[in-house]
Order: sequence, then structure tokens, then C-alpha cells
Amino acid sequence: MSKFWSFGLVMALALCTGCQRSSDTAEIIVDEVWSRPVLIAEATHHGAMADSAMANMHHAGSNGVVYLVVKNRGGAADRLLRAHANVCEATELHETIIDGDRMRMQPVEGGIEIPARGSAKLEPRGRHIMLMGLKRSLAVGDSIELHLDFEKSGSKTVFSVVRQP
Ligand SMILES: [Cu+2]
Repeated sequence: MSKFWSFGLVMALALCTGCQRSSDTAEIIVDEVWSRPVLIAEATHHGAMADSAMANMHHAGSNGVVYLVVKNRGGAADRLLRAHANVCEATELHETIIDGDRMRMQPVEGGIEIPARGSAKLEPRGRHIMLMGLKRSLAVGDSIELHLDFEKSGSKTVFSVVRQP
């Protein structure tokens, strides 16, 4: 193969990789991350929760929630699968549902999709990350380290600032 042709081949491969990066991958940005504590009385008032969550709540002083916005600038959808935080015993992805005249929350099955060139918002009265069995109380202004696992983008570390409940 002549030098000319191998150079052409390398360029073609480089271009191909370039276009694949922009159209077929997810590019995740996590923004507007904040938390607030939830007292047991308030949490149980929401109604049915998973057994594991209930078990944790009996032992823990309180729970907390994390809200955030996940943006995806890439051309492929991604999925937030789970979260980890050292500040609590366990975390779950939850959604709030209206059940008659009651509001309750339940675990989200299969994670939360972040559409290609779109975003997913976790906000009050909607989806959230539940911090179950807090090991210490959350004070306004505290910063909580949180690890988010995405199906395609892997693990991302963010800091959530505690705001007024
Ligand atoms: Cu919840």
C-alpha cells in the first residue's frame, strides 16, 4: 500500500470515529444538585414503600432527598441506574405518584432515562434520589458527596448542597 493510500485510510478512520463520537454516544452533565432532609413522620405519611426502605427507616433518625437535572448533549440516550452516598445506609431512585387524594412514592424500575440531546429533571413532587438511613443529620449548607452510575457514561461524582427543608 502506498504512503498516500495509508494516509487516506487513517484520515477516513479518524473522521469516522469523530462522527461516531458526536452522534452515537451520550454526553452527560449533572447540574442543579441539591438536597433536603425528610423526617420519618413525613416519609411514612407518603404511604407504601419497599420493605428494605421501611426496615431502614425504623433504625434511622431520618431520610433525605436529592434533586438534580441531568443533561445529555450527546446523540445517544443514557440511563441513570443508581446512586451511592456515604452519608446514608442506602439510596433508591423514587418517583412520586398521586394515588387518589394521597401522594406517595415508589422505586423507579429500570432507572431514569436521559434522552439524546435532552434532559431529565428530578424535582420536588416528582422523581428524586432517596437517601435512606442518614448517618448524620443534614444541616443547611452541608455538601453531600454523591456517586451516580450511568449505563453508558459510567460513574460520576457530584456534590449536593443541603437547602432549607
Ligand atoms: Cu422517596
